[in-house]
Amino acid sequence: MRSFKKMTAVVMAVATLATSMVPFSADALYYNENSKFTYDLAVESESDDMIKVTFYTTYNPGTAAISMALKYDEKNLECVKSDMDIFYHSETLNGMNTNARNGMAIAAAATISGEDYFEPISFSYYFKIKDDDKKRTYDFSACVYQYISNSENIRFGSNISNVPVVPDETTKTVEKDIYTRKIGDVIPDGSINMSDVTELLGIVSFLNACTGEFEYPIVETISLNNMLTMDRTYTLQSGTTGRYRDRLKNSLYANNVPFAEIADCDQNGKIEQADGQLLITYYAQVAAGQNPESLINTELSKVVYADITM
Ligand SMILES: [Ca+2]
Ligand SMILES: [Ca+2]
Repeated sequence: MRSFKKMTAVVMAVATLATSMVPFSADALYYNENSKFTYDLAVESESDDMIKVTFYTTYNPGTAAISMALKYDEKNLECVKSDMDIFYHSETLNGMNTNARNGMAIAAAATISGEDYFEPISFSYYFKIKDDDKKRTYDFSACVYQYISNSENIRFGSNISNVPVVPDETTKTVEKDIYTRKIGDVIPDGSINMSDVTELLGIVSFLNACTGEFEYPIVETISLNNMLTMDRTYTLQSGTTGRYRDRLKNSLYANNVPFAEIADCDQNGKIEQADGQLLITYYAQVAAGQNPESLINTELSKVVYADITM
């Protein structure tokens, strides 16, 4: 009896990014060209009508305090919440808020110790789209207007009201689009075969060998997508380092959009050995002429507010 039915494809509107796969040149500080501090913006879809914009450092030479302003389109977007990475949050006195009238979101933080903080820093803002019917583009721009670095011996700025014009150091123009991949087609060629299995097992080994502190375990697709979005560096137990983007550029992307979810064959949010087992079982069943009931080989779509400026 052939009663196998394919599960329906899952359409997701989840966190994704919208950055170029090729590491882009990050912006340096407008107010002091001698500083090595660099940062960028990432734009992701939090849901179908919500955009998450993240300011993140691409190089932090050590900072005791920074304040950042993010300009947004207040006519079409409403800023509904904000957060910052938990490690930075725990080391600093900080505040984030928005002023709907001038379309400006502010994040300010200073280390409790007064000493420099050397880890990556990120702030995120969530914007609800007021009118979701129309296809629009949205512009975001950010600048660092206050900065104290002991290690660089650089300080500037004091108060946002003292900054006459906030320059547009970084601008992202984003547009909504839908990206689709097939679950389990890890090497994207439209078919499931042994190269997908070996690639997936390699990714599982790689993730299990990654060291360091993560906000969420690195095997979680949300965490891995974040690493790809922010172009983070990994360190393996062996001491080898590299960039997540370089390691995964041929597998976990749809165009330029990170798509770790397609390696999660059971869609439980994690990329694990069990997903490799499901994939090889599926491959063997199909090779034997069966039509297995599985999420594998079904399409997975993400609604993404993609960066169209790259
Ligand atoms: Ca394939
Ligand atoms: Ca899984």
